[in-house]
Amino acid sequence: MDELDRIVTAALAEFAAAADPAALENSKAGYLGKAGALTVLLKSLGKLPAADRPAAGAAINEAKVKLESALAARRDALADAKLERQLASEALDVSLPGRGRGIGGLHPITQTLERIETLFRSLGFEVADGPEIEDDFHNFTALNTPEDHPARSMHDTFYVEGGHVLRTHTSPIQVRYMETHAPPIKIIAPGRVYRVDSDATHSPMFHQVEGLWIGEDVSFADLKGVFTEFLRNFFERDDLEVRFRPSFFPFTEPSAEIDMSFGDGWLEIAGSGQVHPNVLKAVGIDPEKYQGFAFGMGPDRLTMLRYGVNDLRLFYENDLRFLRQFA
Ligand code: 2NL
Repeated sequence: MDELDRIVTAALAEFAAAADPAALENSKAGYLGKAGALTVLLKSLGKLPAADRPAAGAAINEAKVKLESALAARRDALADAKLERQLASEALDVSLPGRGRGIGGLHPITQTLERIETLFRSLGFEVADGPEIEDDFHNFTALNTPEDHPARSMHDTFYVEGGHVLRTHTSPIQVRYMETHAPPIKIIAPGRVYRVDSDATHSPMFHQVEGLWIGEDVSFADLKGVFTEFLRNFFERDDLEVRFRPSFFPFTEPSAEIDMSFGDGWLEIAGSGQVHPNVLKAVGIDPEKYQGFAFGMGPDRLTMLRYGVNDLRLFYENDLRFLRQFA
């Protein structure tokens, strides 16, 4: 049966060489199909002498089984290869880092406020808070500010519905705190404040930090000590000089401007004084028993000084080219 061996060898070689399922099925037809080489051979059995037929038939069937199993193996191999290619081309690299959204940064004025809060906390002050829309009593009257004071004019103060105002300073935070807490009181009051004013050095919304220390014997000497300590820490300058210059505020008596040394001269940095007895009376604190100091300063200006910024409006334009420098 040389013929059978040749057919098997050729079939096995063709199956192995088939590059895809269609080529494989074509090759199969050439050997095992209706007119396939092996089928033709099987049909020609009748021409053999009867004695040779059983052996020849058995050999052909054996060859058929062999080819069918080779065919099945090649089908599996082609299917596996196709799956491998698909897995490789559709693979997701789950180890790729994500895109991230950036962590952002704190606004320079927020950084200053946090710095001020940390420094005053280290001196034993609590940080108090309150509403930005205030009533006339907490913003003006309780602070010994007369009905005809210019600060109350429509030119200086934003009035909203119902006779309310946008707070013009953070003093009302302290008024509310004194109404609800008994001395000793030792707080700072940071926050946004609003005034009708807008140019290179004034924004209609800006920030203030006020401070208040009320006790039985809190004196002007304590004010000098606390504020000098604060400024030297804030500007990180042990040799910084502080000067108190007589001034006037309706809510303090005596009152003083606080200046700090800056180059060859002085820079006005805060207002201050001993809390006026009328303010203590307005919140139900006995001015015969308690006294203390208050001060107010502008963190926006402190931020300009610390970083050398020359236009206040830069802080409120939200230009990322400016803000990123502080991130
Ligand atoms: C300034 C002046 C000042 C106060 C604020 C104050 C608050 C209460 C009672 C008394 Cl509740 N005084 N605050 C006192 C003196 C000055 O601020 O030039 N700020 C930028």
